Amino acid sequence: MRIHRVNGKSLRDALERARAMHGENALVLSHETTTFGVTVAIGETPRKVEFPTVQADVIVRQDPGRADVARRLVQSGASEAFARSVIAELERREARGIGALDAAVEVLGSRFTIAPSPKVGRTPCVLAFVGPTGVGKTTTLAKLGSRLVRAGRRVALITTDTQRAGGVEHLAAHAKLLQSPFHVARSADELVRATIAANGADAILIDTAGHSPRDGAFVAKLAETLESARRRVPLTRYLVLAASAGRAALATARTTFAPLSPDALAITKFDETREPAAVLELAETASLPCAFFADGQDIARDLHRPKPEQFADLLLRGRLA
Ligand SMILES: Nc1nc2c(ncn2[C@@H]2O[C@H](COP(=O)(O)OP(=O)(O)OP(=O)(O)O)[C@@H](O)[C@H]2O)c(=O)[nH]1
Ligand SMILES: [Mg+2]
Repeated sequence: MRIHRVNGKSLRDALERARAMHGENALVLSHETTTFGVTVAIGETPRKVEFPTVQADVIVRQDPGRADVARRLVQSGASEAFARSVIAELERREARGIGALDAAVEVLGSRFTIAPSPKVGRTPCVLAFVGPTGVGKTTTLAKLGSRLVRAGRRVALITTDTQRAGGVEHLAAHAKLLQSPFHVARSADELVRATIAANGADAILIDTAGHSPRDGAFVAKLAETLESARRRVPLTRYLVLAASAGRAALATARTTFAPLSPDALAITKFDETREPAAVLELAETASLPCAFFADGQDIARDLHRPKPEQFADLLLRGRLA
């Protein structure tokens, strides 16, 4: 970080000059009053910050700690409104300087809801994974299945992904690796029959076909199938979203999959982005608890139950610790 000193008649004047000379992403490190006015020390950060007003506000409030939190949030892709609300909470708590980062960890950790663990072993524990194409539904299901099997649980897999070429084979391959029973369901009735057939399992995991936002009719049909099954067996629906998706795609996915009434989110591909804030903001605004985080393709390793401090890691460092 390069440090510059900028003089002004008043604090505001010095800050305005600093901003004009070193840009919006300059960080105010300190200020002092001299006989000639006010001198501010500015640290120039290498990365461009996208929300100048947040940074400018923070500069005006003269706290390098809060400015650092704002910069980190912005770098992880947070919206201006989100960053502002976190900074406002830091102000309410009078958190500043080196205390601001610690306070932000606490604020962010308490801001999101973690979904309860699936009640595996209480029969029937039936979990369905829905979401856009290619987000990692089948992989996440296989990761959960693998974790349960390693813990000595009996798992059965069901797929409703019958129309797409390779949909059945994909899950069948995972079922073979897990040495778990595998069923194919083409309708709500078949789904209920398959869950009854799999009744001895501690957990029944249901894979579904990916749908693009243009597939409104398919989503409506899937919603009907799952709802009809849910009336006969308790069913938890996880909406799977990729953290690497853009804000607009995530908002569309949320709207498209709303008819499926998801109970919680499984968020994948945290390893593919340094800007995971968009998907976490969606979790907050849609009041969807987070059930699983995934950060890689390794079936045996890359699935995690979220912890409060991981939300802070993601939003302040851009990645899981
Ligand atoms: N980097 C990374 N890749 C992942 C993650 N989860 C899944 N993938 C990869 O994403 C690709 C698609 O995964 P699938 O599980 O087939 O996705 P899907 O949602 O079932 O796809 P469709 O059934 O075609 O809609 C595969 O190459 C996975 O290995 C993750 O957390 N990180
Ligand atoms: Mg799939």
